[in-house]
Amino acid sequence: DQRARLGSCLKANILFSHLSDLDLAEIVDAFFAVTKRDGDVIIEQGGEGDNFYIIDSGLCDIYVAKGSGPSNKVFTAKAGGSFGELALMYNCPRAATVKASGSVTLWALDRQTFQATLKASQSSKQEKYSEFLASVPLLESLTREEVSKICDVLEVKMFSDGEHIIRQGDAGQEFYVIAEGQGTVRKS
Ligand code: 1OR
Repeated sequence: DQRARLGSCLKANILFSHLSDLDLAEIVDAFFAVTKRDGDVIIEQGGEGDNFYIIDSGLCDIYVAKGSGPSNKVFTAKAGGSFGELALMYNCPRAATVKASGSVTLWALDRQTFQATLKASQSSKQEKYSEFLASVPLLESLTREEVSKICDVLEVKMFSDGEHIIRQGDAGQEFYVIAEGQGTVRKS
């Protein structure tokens, strides 16, 4: 039951969604369970990255401090959500503090396994998308490194003829680049 739940969380996560079922089954077994109590600090901003986490149950509050200023709550992650990928992907200090809000059960994946798993799938993503992204006029001023970071989080979405991609007045959650086909823009 837990395996199936974790497997579907991974499939829904853009970092893992393009892994084969076989690779997914293998990586599911590498996760270990961690439980935290209300107020426990799971990740501390500025610290070194050890694990990547997926929330099995409960809520986690994410706080970011800018410079030496106070830390502000920026986000609450819920079951199925994940955090702790940035420090592992880019070998940098933790970008935020994450605390348990109530009791929390997490699935943790150690740094080495996380990096080994993502490396293969990312390099195929880089091959597929970096040249294409470099040709997008809006992204022309970005460095190669910045374009490669976008490649890491790029996700393919398909729309059928006549389907709405964005509606006027919606809150903006995503930025789109057309890979194939065409769209019409209307403004009322
Ligand atoms: P990490 O390895 O740096 C902290 O450890 C984690 O908090 C981080 O990976 C992300 O997974 C997660 N800024 C930085 N880290 C965030 C943010 C965030 N949201 C979640 N994390 N935000 C920007 C705030 C200026 C919030 C965006 C909604």
